[in-house]
Amino acid sequence: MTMLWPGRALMIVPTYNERENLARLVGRLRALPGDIALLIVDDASPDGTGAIADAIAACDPHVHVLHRSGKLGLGTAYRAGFHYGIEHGYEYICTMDADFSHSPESLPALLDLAASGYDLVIGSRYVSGGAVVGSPPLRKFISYAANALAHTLLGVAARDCTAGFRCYRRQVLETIDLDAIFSSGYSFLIEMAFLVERAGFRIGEVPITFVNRTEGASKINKREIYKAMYTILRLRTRSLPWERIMAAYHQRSRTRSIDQME
Ligand SMILES: Nc1nc2c(ncn2[C@@H]2O[C@H](COP(=O)(O)OP(=O)(O)OP(=O)(O)O)[C@@H](O)[C@H]2O)c(=O)[nH]1
Ligand SMILES: [Mg+2]
Repeated sequence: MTMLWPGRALMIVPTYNERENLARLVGRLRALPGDIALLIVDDASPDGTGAIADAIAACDPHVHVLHRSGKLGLGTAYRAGFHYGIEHGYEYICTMDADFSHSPESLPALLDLAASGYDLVIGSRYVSGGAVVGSPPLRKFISYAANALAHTLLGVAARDCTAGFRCYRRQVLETIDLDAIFSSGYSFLIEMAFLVERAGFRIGEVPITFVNRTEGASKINKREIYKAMYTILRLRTRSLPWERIMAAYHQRSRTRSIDQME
């Protein structure tokens, strides 16, 4: 396998109760070419995932762990990881789930596409060659509906904007105001895709086969689904025509008062 990406890569793995998956996942990620470093962001998992992460990190200097005080949400876990990646000088800052829904062996393809000139690369279920295996029909529908709403209401072009398997170039994360993102949970993914596209960055998608988790429990619940709908509406409202008219009006009155001063 040829490794195309120059520069250092960090994979952020948010965990909440992933004790059955974490050690195997880290093993497969660390076996990849290119010495990809890992940051596990654990939210005081009651099942002891944090202690497992510490034990792995004690034996491997390329595995790091961020412990947070409690379940603070997937979005804020990503954000904490992004800040870490920027501070530590990583060029490629990636994210994936800990439950093997995202195959570690697909990561080099994401990094290669990022290195070829894409600012954000998404491991996508919904481009040609992508697939979903083992998800119940309701989960498939929710994912499909969230994407459809993001496409129609927000104009997001990425086919799979709810996917958590991603590779960001550091410049993207330095440009976007991460602390202004209001989603704390799963809808963070939609908000990031929206902001990345709106900032004019180039998004690429690599087809992946998403496999439903076989170990551990899902953390998605009805509340996260309502929050995702709210996120889409809130992002939509931000760019409603009347807001653009108000912004233009304020711009004009500012220009007028500068004219009067001259
Ligand atoms: N640190 C942290 N990680 C979280 C939190 N919520 C979820 N995660 C992790 O985020 C990843 C995605 O969560 P999942 O429960 O697998 O969600 P999902 O993949 O959309 O849902 P399933 O298909 O049912 O597995 C997993 O690695 C979780 O352990 C959280 O509040 N904090
Ligand atoms: Mg999952």
